[in-house]
Amino acid sequence: MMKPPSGKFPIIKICVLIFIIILYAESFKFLSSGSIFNFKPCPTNSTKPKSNDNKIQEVVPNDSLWFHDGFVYDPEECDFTNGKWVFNSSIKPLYSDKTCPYISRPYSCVNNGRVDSDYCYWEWQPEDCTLPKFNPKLALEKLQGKRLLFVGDSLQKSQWESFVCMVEWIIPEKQKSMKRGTHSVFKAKEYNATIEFYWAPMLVESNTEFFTIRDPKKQIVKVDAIMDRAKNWTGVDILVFNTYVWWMSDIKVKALWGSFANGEEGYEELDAQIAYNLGLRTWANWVDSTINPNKTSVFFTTMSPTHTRSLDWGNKDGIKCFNETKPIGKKNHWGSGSNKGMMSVVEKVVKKMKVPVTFINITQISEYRIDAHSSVYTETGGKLLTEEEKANPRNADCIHWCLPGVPDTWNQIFLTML
Ligand SMILES: *[C@@H]1O[C@H](CO)[C@@H](O)[C@H](O)[C@H]1NC(C)=O
Ligand SMILES: *[C@@H]1O[C@H](CO)[C@@H](O)[C@H](O)[C@H]1NC(C)=O
Ligand SMILES: *[C@@H]1O[C@H](CO)[C@@H](O)[C@H](O)[C@H]1NC(C)=O
Ligand SMILES: *[C@@H]1O[C@H](CO)[C@@H](O)[C@H](O)[C@H]1NC(C)=O
Ligand SMILES: *[C@@H]1O[C@H](CO)[C@@H](O)[C@H](O)[C@H]1NC(C)=O
Ligand SMILES: *[C@@H]1O[C@H](CO)[C@@H](O)[C@H](O)[C@H]1NC(C)=O
Ligand SMILES: *[C@@H]1O[C@H](CO)[C@@H](O)[C@H](O)[C@H]1NC(C)=O
Ligand SMILES: CC(=O)N[C@H]1CO[C@H](CO)[C@@H](O)[C@@H]1O
Repeated sequence: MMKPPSGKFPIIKICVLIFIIILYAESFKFLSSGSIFNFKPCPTNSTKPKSNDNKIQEVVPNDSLWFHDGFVYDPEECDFTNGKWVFNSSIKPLYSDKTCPYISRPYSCVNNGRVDSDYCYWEWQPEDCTLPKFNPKLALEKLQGKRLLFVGDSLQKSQWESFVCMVEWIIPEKQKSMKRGTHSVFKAKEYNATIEFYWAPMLVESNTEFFTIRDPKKQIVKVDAIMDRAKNWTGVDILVFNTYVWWMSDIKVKALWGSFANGEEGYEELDAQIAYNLGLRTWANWVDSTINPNKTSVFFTTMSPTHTRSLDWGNKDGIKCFNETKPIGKKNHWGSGSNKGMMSVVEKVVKKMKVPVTFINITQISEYRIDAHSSVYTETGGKLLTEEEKANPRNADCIHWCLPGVPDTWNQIFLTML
């Protein structure tokens, strides 16, 4: 049983544990979803979406109905982070991990055996306005002739997969393609649009990102190295970045900069916030020196909260997010898994940039959702957890989210900003 940390932020042990979970959850990222499994899909009342021309008219709701019911959301006017999750069993998720073939295993909760489904039926309602539903047709129209690229870690990857899954089912089979790798590309041919993901969990380079090194103590971050990979981020119309949880692998980050002539010698151990600041400034300099804001819009998804400490939400007998089935109801709940210091580092770096960067601020809305993590419905070392392993709360992944789920709401918000 994990003792509650005495300080403000989680103790090293928790951080190392998080890191190990990330490594496991990510090490088989090139494998596609669990089509080899035969479990029950996320129960929904909706007609099962089919990639079929005839069905499109039938299932895509009337745009004007979606967009003119009440006060339409305006990101400038409405603070969407101020609101609440409302349970609504009439919600029809746009996809399930059965119908969308692009969901990675650590997020395919239903395929992995999750039977409780309430987590699929919570809707985010801002207090002062109505957040429009995600309209797949509108999303593709906005992306017509454009490249949208998500760059970042596994949470960013789940946001990308969520986006792809929400739009792909209205595209006929022959009109779409998917290529997977470090740089994954989903193409919607008739729209001449791509929705892409580039794996760069710390944005800058590190020796752990391709899982050749699995010991968090050996992680070294090259805080000024971004140029090689960033070549692949040019010529894009919409860029969405994130990075957070990989910086929290330990209290101290081993940071290296310079020419690397001495291999991995000569690193300095820095506090997470200081190292994060260095890495983000490298990223900011690249954006400012390379991106033409008239051609490319730049977004940054804020940190996705981790829920590894059940005392944060007053569950004394709980272990991590295991067995949680309801969101936290307490307004403005903020747990120890979202580090405000790290948040303010991002804010300060972005404030000094020439190129405008728009935040997709998902932290507060996701903080409430202790019920929506992958938990024990995940894999370890490329294998699904056994029933015995699932019974052990300590195996719960309280970092990643089930799909469909919370990342769909991130994209619902993101779409209104496009
Ligand atoms: C959509 O709904 C609006 C308002 O209810 C209606 O005027 C319009 O004809 C509808 N459009 C279609 C294509 O059904
Ligand atoms: C499906 O719809 C029925 C009524 O139409 C409702 O009672 C039930 O709760 C719905 N189930 C889900 C999972 O939404
Ligand atoms: C529940 O969702 C349905 C379908 O989206 C919607 O028509 C209804 O207004 C929602 N109910 C509430 C209370 O928000
Ligand atoms: C497709 O989009 C790309 C940019 O992503 C653009 O360069 C190209 O001209 C477009 N092609 C067509 C046929 O519209
Ligand atoms: C962007 O457009 C504005 C107004 O059209 C122009 O003044 C500015 O020089 C452009 N910036 C770049 C980097 O091209
Ligand atoms: C988890 O929840 C299930 C179903 O509510 C219950 O049977 C089980 O005992 C719970 N496990 C623990 C360790 O609390
Ligand atoms: C995101 O929202 C939270 C509150 O919801 C706020 O504290 C934080 O400063 C915001 N972050 C950014 C980068 O705007
Ligand atoms: C993953 C990926 O696409 N990497 C490419 C990034 O750009 C460099 C140089 O343009 C290529 O050599 C890589 O293959």
